[in-house]
Amino acid sequence: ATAGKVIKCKAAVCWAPKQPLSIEEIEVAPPKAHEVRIKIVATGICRSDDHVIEGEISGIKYPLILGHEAAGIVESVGEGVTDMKPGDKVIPLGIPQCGKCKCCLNPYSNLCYKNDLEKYSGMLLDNTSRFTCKGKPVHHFIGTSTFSEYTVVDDIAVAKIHQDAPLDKVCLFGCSFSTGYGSAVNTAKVKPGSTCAVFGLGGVGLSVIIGCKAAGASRIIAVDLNSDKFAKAKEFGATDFINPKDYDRPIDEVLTEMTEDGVDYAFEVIGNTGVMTSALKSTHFGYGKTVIIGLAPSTATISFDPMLILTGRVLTGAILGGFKPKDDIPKLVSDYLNKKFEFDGLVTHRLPFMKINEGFELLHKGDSIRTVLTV
Ligand code: COD
Ligand code: ZN
Ligand code: ZN
Repeated sequence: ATAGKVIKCKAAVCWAPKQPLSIEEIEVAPPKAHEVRIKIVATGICRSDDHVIEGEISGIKYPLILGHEAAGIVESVGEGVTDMKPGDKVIPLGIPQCGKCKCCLNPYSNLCYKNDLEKYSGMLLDNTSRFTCKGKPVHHFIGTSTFSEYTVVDDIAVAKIHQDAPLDKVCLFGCSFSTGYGSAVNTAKVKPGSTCAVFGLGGVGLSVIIGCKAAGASRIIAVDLNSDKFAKAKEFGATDFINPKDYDRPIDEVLTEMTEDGVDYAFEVIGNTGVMTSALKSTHFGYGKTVIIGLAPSTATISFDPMLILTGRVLTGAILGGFKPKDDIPKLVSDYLNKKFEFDGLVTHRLPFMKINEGFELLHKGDSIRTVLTV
């Protein structure tokens, strides 16, 4: 009944930096060719959304509708959309997969050229927006904009998932869970019996631990300055716990000693360049692999003795855990439905969508791992 028509609904609009989001009535235009209009069912709150609210991302255009970690149901599709129909369950993708660019064609990359992560055009691929509020156009955010009852996305930026998927859980596959889990299973390719160190035990770090465990790691060393984080880390499979505050020497020395010459895999899940170097040093000199997941401040640089990698260490990074989103997120949903891993404990808070600003307060206070809003 709504197909082809403008939908009026509620959305959390970010009018300008450094102010709470504002729940407004907006108009959502119908999807154009190769676009999909989605009724959002559940959406998580991520630190990257908060960075935009705080005005920390240069190039972002306001007003915009944030949100990029969600699941929903297709309401209608534009001309030429063949792989989805109304009623299908879907996850919007902050990184699209066009299937045609150099990255999409390369088996080792997932960073499709059509992404809007650095340019922040705030538009869909045809360079226009589907949102208006009070007569003004409102920007999209990385092609997802899930802090809305309805959104429109490009068809290369949405994955159709299994009809049995619980949307209030798999919404985390849009960002945090996939980022952490994939960094372990795809980027590091953790081997059974190996030793892993995970620096930073937020929602993403805990997801790394889930990935290490699923891949069969026998020892998972959890590192955090906040010892309160260790209980959850243990729940997800960590076997050893280190608080750098308890030691008066560099943490890489402690790890190297604990593991007889270093860990097989280290993950930096904080965004601190000092920790990135410690992670690298804590890996085995001949074959250790370090994965950087945390986003460091834009002016930060790392320097280290090149001998560290000359001897065989590998340093790499990943966005969205290296998953080719349109192909791999549906498989991840199926793996979850087949009980290959568990991640329920990541969601510490659930709120109705209208209480979205309370969700951001929980994030600021450090009280939540993940807050999921039910739309
Ligand atoms: N040593 C040890 N632990 C530390 C240190 C330190 N020096 N500093 C902070 N910590 C701990 C904190 O106590 C906290 O427990 C943890 O590190 C960080 O947790 P959160 O809750 O702040 O972080 P997450 O898990 O929600 O997210 C972490 C990221 C680093 C992944 C995230 O902030 C980020 O940088 N994202 C951008 C990268 C990305 O790919 N994002 C996906 C698209 S949005
Ligand atoms: Zn995110
Ligand atoms: Zn592409």
